[in-house]
Amino acid sequence: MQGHYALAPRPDPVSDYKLTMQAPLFQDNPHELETIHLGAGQLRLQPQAFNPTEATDLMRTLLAEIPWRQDSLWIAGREIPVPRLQCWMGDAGSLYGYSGMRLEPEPWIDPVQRIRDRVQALSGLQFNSVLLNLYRDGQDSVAWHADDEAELGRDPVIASVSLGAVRSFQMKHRHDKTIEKCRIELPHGSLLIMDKGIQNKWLHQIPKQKSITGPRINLTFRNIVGSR
Ligand SMILES: O=C(O)CCC(=O)C(=O)O
Ligand SMILES: [Mn+2]
Repeated sequence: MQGHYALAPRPDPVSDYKLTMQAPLFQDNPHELETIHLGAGQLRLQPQAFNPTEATDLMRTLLAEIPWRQDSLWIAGREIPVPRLQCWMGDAGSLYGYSGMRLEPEPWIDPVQRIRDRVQALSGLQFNSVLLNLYRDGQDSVAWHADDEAELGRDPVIASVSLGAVRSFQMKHRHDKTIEKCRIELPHGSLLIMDKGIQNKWLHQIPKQKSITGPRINLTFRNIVGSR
């Protein structure tokens, strides 16, 4: 791929994650949403919600036009930079926060609105806000968590678009250690929907991966309930 950024090769296998999930995901039609059942919840994955040309154009545009911020967390009296850049964007009044951080929304910009339109058309759902993450390379990450903050309401649905380097999205059950972890390699231009029943039962993360040298942008569309 040409351009201002390099896409990294697919990551090395991580042996303790369930690799078998990948085979059916990448054999089926990449233009259709495929359902993956996880206990009482489900994921839906569309590997090519945006074709490679669209996805690359969007990646370049968002790298240049998003007001990326380096936020920090305070842990035990120490200021720790979040290991990625981020931007919270949404309808006026959609205040969001996690781990003690309060985020005021940036106003929507055109390319993000266009991505939202596609996500809404494909999912049949409406979203009033999005958290954009920029993983500059494989040293950036997000730790185990669930998107279960009160402002997202009970049992929220999250729709996640990936652009750029292919990173490993890992999931583990919150309580039942006998349930196998799973891992999905999220392709450039993909849409992953975490449907109802996921956030209250499962945690997810994007681990650091030293072999990844290129950037990845992830947009997680959310719905703030009772926004100001
Ligand atoms: O980058 C990803 O795919 C996940 C990001 C995420 O979990 C979050 O922003 O809450
Ligand atoms: Mn999350």
